[in-house]
Order: sequence, then C-alpha cells, then structure tokens
Amino acid sequence: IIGGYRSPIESQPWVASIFRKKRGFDCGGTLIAPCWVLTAAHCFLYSQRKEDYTVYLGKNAINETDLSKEQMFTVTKLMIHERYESENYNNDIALLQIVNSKGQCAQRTSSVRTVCLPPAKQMMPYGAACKISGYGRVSLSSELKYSQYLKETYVNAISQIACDRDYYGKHEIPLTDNMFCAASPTWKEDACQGDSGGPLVYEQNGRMFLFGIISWGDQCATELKPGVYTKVTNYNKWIAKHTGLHSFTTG
Ligand code: 4AZ
Repeated sequence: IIGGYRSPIESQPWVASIFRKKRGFDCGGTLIAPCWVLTAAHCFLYSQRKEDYTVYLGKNAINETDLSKEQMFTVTKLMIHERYESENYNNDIALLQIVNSKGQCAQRTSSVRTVCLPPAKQMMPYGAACKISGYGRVSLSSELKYSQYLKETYVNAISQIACDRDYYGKHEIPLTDNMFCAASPTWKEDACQGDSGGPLVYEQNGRMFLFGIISWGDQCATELKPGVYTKVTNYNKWIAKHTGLHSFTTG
C-alpha cells in the first residue's frame, strides 16, 4: 500500500497472507468463511500446486511470528477461475480452502474473523470511500519490496464505465465488466505490487462488505491511473458453487 497508515490486524481481521513455500510472501487474500480465502487468480502464475502454499491469518508483520495472534494453514483446494484470462486479468479470482494441522479451519479471535460478501450484482455507491489493505510495496522507489507491516488506506470507487472513459480507454489492457477502479483524490494512495488478492471493503449498516479484490493497475499511485479491482458481486454464484456456501452476510 502506497500512502495510508499502519493497520493492526485487529482492524482488518479478514486479511490473509499467502506464502509460497521456500519463496516467501506471495499475495494477500480475504477470509470469507472459516474454511475459505478469496484471492486473485494471477497470484498463482508460478505454481498452481496447492502443496506449494501456506496461508496465515491474524498476521501483523510478514516476517515476524506472533503465535498468540496468528493461525497457519495448508491449502486443501486451490480453485482458479476457469475463465481467468492472463492477458487482460479478466476473472481475476481464486478460492483457497484452508485447514490447520489439527484438521480445523479458522478460529474466530480478535485478530481473525470473516468479512461479509455483498448480495449478487449489488455495488456500493460509486464515489464512496473504500478501504484497501495489504503487505505490498510502500513506494515504487524504495528497495524494500514489501511492507513489513500490514497497511491500509482509503480510495474512492469508480465505475468500470467512468474508469474506461476517463483513464483506461486507450490502455493496452481494456477494462471488462468484471472490474471496477478506485483511486485517491490526490493520487497519492494506492495498492501496489504484493497487495494483489487482498481486500477492498466498504462499510454498510455497520458491517464490512468485500466488494473488490486488488487486481492490477498501470503502476502505483500515479496520476490518472487508478487501481483496478475484481468486482466480487459478479461471482456470488461461482463462489457458492465452489464452496457450497450460499449465505455470507453474517460476518
Ligand atoms: C501488482 O503488481 C499490482 N496500483 C497491484 C495493484 C496495482 C498495481 C500493481 C494498482 O500486483
């Protein structure tokens, strides 16, 4: 996350971190049910083998271990969207089924908790301030690839139509209806490399809903180049079909 501020995991307790064994931190993700983490398909570019990944919940820092807060999981199912298109990031969505060494899924604590999924086809109001979070790059110039600590910031949602018209119309990667954009009014806050797969959430009636998955963008925190997000509400059926879960509005 470029700009924004450090965020204790308790304020975004649905944030998951996905590690590639022997390689280190790979991507963010979001806990949508005790056994299911939603993330981006493009996180699995280098390996589609579930055995190659470890998932953590409740983690404040990517290279520190706090056993009083974090929970560690292996991946029992890795489902990349059947129609993910790597050329343009269309359908950039994937599901991980997780289990710990005792055969259990996530245990709810102050640092680990599920987010709500919004009803199908319903978007938050465009222009609304949404929160994004992740352990990704904190600047493009810094040598440091990833943030040590979880960070969060606000960005305003922009519809696919407006984003295409105003910003990405002439870009080599056209936006599809499975995407929307978000940007900060100053262009100084944004998601960046390493934040992919992580959440864009919006609060409605006192509950946090997952509307976007951090997906791509032309650079980071660059004027006239909003971040691009997977539109989660286009995938309620896909998520239900693969998880067997049908109602998520419980949190
Ligand atoms: C990335 O490389 C990436 N500014 C993620 C988000 C954005 C750019 C790049 C949006 O994973």
